[in-house]
Amino acid sequence: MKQNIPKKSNSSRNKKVEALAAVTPVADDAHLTTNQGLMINDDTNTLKGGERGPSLLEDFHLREKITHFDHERIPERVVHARGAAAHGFFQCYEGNSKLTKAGFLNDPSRKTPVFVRFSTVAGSRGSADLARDVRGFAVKFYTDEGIFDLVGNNIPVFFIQDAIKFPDFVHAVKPEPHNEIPQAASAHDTFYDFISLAPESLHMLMWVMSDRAIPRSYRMIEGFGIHTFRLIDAAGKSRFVKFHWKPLLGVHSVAWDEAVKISGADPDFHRRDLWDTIDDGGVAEWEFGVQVVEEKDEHKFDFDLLDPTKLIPEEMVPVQRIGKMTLNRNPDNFFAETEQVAFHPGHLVPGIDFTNDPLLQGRLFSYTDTQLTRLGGPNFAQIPINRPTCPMHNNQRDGHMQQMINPGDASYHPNTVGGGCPMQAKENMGGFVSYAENLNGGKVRGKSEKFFDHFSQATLFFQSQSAAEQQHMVDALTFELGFVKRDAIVNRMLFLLAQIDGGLADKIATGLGVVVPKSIDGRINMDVGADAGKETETKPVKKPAPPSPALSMANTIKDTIKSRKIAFLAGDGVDEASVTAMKEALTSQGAKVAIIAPHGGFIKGSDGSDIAVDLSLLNVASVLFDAVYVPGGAQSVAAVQANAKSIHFVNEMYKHCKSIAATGEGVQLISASSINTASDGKGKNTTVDPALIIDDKGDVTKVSAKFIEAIAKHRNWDREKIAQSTIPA
Ligand code: HDE
Repeated sequence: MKQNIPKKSNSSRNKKVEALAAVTPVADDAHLTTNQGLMINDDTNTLKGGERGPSLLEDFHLREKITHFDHERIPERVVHARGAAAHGFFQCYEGNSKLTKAGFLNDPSRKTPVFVRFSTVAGSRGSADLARDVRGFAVKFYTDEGIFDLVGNNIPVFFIQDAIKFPDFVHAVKPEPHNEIPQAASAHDTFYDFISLAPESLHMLMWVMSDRAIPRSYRMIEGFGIHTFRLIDAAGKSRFVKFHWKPLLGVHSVAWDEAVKISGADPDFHRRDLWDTIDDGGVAEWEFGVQVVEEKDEHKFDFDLLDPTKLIPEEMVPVQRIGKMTLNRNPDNFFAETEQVAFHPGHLVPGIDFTNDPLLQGRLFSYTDTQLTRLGGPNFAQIPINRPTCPMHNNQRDGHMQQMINPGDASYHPNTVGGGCPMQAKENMGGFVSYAENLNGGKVRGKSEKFFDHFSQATLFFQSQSAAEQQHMVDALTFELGFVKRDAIVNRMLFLLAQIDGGLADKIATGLGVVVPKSIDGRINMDVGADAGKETETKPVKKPAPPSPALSMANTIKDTIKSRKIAFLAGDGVDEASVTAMKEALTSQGAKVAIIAPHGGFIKGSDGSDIAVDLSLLNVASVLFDAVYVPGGAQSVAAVQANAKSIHFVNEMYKHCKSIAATGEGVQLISASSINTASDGKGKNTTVDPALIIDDKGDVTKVSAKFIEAIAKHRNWDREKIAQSTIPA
């Protein structure tokens, strides 16, 4: 019996992690035993008083097995409960001693092992991956100087400025407490009640209502450390830094209608995507970037660097790419690794330090505290996935589930009984020394003046989006506010949205069938605590900031079809040569092809060959693919077309703005659908659709080149202008 055997890893440092995160070995001739090692002969029948008699209390095997089962669940994370993770490594491109003394950022030959957990925030562990939500992006670096956790999100700003508001914010976005509805959704009264009373949240709301909140894949999201941190060099000089992760595949999202359908067709869509990619031998890659601000420039911005609701536009301070992270190994056990991993923004290494961002400061307490409940006590750092790979010694002892057997009679410092060990590191040996920032000021519950501009960057974000992205935001907000039952909340939201962009608010109001209020009844001024008056001084945007192209996904990388999933709709009699040629063209560029047919097993090619079917039409949904190709072969097309799902499949592909190609008789399937084939550029229609490539002459080489180009562009959003009402998908 073979199981739980970890895959070989290329990196010796990864092996180090494997060794610590020890996979329980199962010998080839292993037998079942109790937890005490007693061999078990019968694991299927309870011990009974007679074959039809009652179960006996003395059946210790039954009791042990069921008792353990009864306690298998631990509390899920209060936020970020649903996640997926992978192992990998990080390597810097060159030394960065001018910026930081952190060892892992200075030695390009060093591969630092990482474990990365992606997550949604609001939903429970069993919720769907494609909920409109922020994505957590938490990286654990197992460096030679200790663990560094970069616990970030895929959005560069946060909803609130101060940690003390976090429980309120989370209570507002989570399902409402009286009926636990809605699951993993922000479209409800309590969320917008909070947002409309806390205008600092509007910038992040803009991001969450954009397509960033419905990613195509975890492999295609950006990551941000959000808070301003410090980098400290060997001379002790500090610089401010914002951390970034830039995906090598670009930043891509799905359409909202698609997200809704994916949630039904495959609630594990993101989790599966990451797992399958790595299982197939692929990788997920990001470049690590830093935006560095010299201490002397701390106050040169219109916003406060300590305010986590603000970003530094990349056009103002460019992102320097200093390294690359590669995820290449799936966890061996979801619970042991992905569920039990414990991140903490306070896990730092020498060369990196905090700032006084009041949101970050509150997090420093919370992440240990939460593990005490979630992981059952103070020894969670001893769980294999949480252990550092460098030596670790201290005098912490005992507690629930202590795993270490610490020998000796000295468990205190300083001591002579234990030869002084473990001893403090000498200054020249490294170790963590907090940056000696000057502190002054009286005790105060408040914040700096610059924290009160809640609108400029919300406007900057909205106005930096492409027309299609802006339309998606209008749709998202109209959709969400359409679920809010209390008119007063909708009015407050529209009033605030009008401060961001008048056109945005007007369009949403039109969609909702209401008007944007010119003033509101003052409720924003209420219920927001000590700084109520100040909080709602809605300072109009001074002058619109120039748009920041880096904020728009329209400007992301669009030159690769690597790992994209392409559906081929085929049946018996399919033109085998077209299938082979198109498949070769796509897979040579790294795409994945799936043959979808009216039945499973094999289909017969026109040349009599057997072509393996990957999925039957019954088992698929168009939303699980990036593009579709319909090859020729009269018999094949007739068979595919006879199944109504094929028409729905291509219609939906069109509606979601994906690339569609057809050659030979395959064109007939497109003609039978609701797609306006005139837009392929050959008809009289002047609107040419570059993502609709049909050629009844069957020239696969020409078609495949255009098809690849169109898939790399991700979507032809222009189609939305004409398609929405005409395609019955
Ligand atoms: Fe978290 N957050 N958070 N958070 N957070 C948790 O820690 C918390 C915040 C983030 O994959 C919890 O171990 C407070 C910002 C990620 O395991 C908890 C505040 C950012 C993850 C917690 C914040 C994050 C968490 C729940 C305001 C982006 C998932 C379980 C002061 C920079 C990590 C856990 C994983 C998880 C508290 C704000 C990111 C309760 C109090 C801002 C990615 O400790």
